[in-house]
Amino acid sequence: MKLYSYFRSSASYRVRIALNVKNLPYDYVPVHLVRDGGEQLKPDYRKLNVDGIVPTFVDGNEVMPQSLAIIEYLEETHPEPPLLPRTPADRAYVRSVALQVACEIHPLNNLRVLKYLKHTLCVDDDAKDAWYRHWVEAGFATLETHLAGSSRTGKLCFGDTPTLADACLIPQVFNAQRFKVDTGKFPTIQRIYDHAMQLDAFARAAPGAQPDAE
Ligand SMILES: N[C@@H](CCC(=O)N[C@@H](CS)C(=O)NCC(=O)O)C(=O)O
Repeated sequence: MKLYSYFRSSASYRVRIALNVKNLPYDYVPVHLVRDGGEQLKPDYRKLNVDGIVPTFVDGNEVMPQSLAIIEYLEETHPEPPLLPRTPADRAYVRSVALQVACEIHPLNNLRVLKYLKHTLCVDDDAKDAWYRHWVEAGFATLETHLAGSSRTGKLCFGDTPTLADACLIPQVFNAQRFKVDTGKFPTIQRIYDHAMQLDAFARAAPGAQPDAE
């Protein structure tokens, strides 16, 4: 198995967490998102990933984009330990937390969106950073309300064992801190992040632990 990844990419980080939780060995193939205009946009990489984004996952002859589809594939091909709970309602809950990050927060703050704001709409750096913080804080406020008010929340998003929800939330918190969002304003999210970072599967997936870390 092979993962095309960039150390700071939060979508790649989600898949790294899932692979580590499931103890699956894989080859790490770095794709630098900034150097030389972005290696993700080069024709060779786009043969693997038409959209020109990371991650891309390869398992034998199968080549797949989209972090959540990859994680669901891993869940189906390597069910233990599970990243989704047993009952349909619990699974829907875990997926809803994951999608709150992956659909409501992350796409608004992706590199290509920030580049468009800056280079096409000529927004200055302060306004671009304000855009980033606005959407992350709005999304985290919603998540904080859900997580703080749910009896399903434990040391992690769903009880005390890692799920798809944590695989999405933890990278987004890392990313938010990099852009100077005060994540302490969201105490349940902060507590879950602090706990997750003590777990080996999450620590090994962290940007600083990757072969391409700068
Ligand atoms: N929905 C996609 C998002 C992937 C994505 O946006 N990746 C970012 C890094 S986190 C990327 O490659 N950005 C490159 C760019 O914007 O040029 C997934 O979950 O895999």
